[in-house]
Amino acid sequence: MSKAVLTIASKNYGSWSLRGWLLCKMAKLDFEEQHVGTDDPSTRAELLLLSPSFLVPCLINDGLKVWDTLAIAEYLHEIRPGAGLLPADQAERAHCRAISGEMHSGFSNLRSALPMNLKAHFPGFKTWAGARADIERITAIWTECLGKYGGPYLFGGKPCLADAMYAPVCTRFLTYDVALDPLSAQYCRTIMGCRRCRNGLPPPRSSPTSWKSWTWSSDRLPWNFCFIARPDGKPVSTFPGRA
Ligand SMILES: N[C@@H](CCC(=O)N[C@@H](CS)C(=O)NCC(=O)O)C(=O)O
Repeated sequence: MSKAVLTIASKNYGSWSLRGWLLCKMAKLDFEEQHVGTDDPSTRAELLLLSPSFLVPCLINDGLKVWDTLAIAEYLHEIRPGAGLLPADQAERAHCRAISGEMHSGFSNLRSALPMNLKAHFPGFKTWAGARADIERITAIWTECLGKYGGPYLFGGKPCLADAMYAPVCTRFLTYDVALDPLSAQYCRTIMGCRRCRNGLPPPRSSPTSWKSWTWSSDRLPWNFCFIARPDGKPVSTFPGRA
């Protein structure tokens, strides 16, 4: 049986790519990443062969092609029911699907005003008023979940589909220096910070341009991930000053 392949685009800008990748990691799927640039016409033709929707992420596993992030999540949940992508309790599962669906189909003001850009940091960024309602709704969702299920993830002690769906929002809030209530800020730190950054003082911030390469890594269990690998190969948080 050949290894699963996840087709993704930019690791810096691709919020859907990040969600799909996190879901595969959470499901402990053994997969390879295939990277495509979605702007170039020749790679668009190639992408059409890989993903019927032209969009990424797209997962190929066991001869099956699945595209669209929520479809990938549901498929992974079916093949890895023990991975906990969805909560075990039916009411919690329904809640998880509802807020994941809300992210999937909504928050367009936030998406256009604050596009994901992991490498950037804009202290004091003025958030367009149109995006404020989205931010308020998202932090209300988080506050309800963290209060109801006890955190540190949205549905309790383990990350699930909902955390993958909102992870790129955490990166946006940090990139654009969005002021958050303490609970939401803590949730962003849980999602963004690697264990090393959270347990001690983060390494000093160096210029992002000095970072030659960057990666998504989930090898720091349980799931927290670092985005940046420095030239010396040691991962640090994208936002070390805030981790
Ligand atoms: N609803 C889709 C959205 C996927 C999406 O918009 N992906 C972006 C990149 S992260 C894309 O493939 N854009 C390609 C293009 O617009 O050509 C999903 O859930 O997967």
